[in-house]
Amino acid sequence: MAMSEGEWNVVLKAWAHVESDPAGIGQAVLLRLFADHKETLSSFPKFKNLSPAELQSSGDVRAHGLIVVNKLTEVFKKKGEHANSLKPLAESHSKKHKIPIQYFEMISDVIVKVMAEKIADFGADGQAAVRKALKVFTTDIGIFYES
Ligand code: CUP
Repeated sequence: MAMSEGEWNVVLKAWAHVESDPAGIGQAVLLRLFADHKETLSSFPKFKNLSPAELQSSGDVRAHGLIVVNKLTEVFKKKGEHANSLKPLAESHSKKHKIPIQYFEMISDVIVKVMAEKIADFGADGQAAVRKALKVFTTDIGIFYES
């Protein structure tokens, strides 16, 4: 299931649009995740008691959205050589934040959805490549979750 060089390049080309507004897209992704998968909110002590309107205007949501996008930018640029960046991420998300691995699958779906809405030329091949990259990434995080 490894990604080819060509697939990584398709991902990075689409991702360049995300990098042009990392906080805005990160915020949109988290808001969509919390709206479509309400159970994910309970993993975030800072956010779980906020109303939908408060979530929309929360600087903390925007700040975490930026962290998520920046992390993905860092990892995608490694084109698969990402094991060293994933270990601390997997450990903090499993042990400290107690985020179930299924939530990574949910956020991956949401990322593709939000990108499809925001990027004009994000066609089937772009979507498939980003979906695959996020799947590789989530699978590799899962390895550290189990160990
Ligand atoms: O960094 C961080 O913070 C992370 C990032 C990522 C994304 C996607 C995939 C992979 C990685 N995170 Cu945080 C994550 C998550 C969250 O926040 C929520 C939910 C789920 C996941």
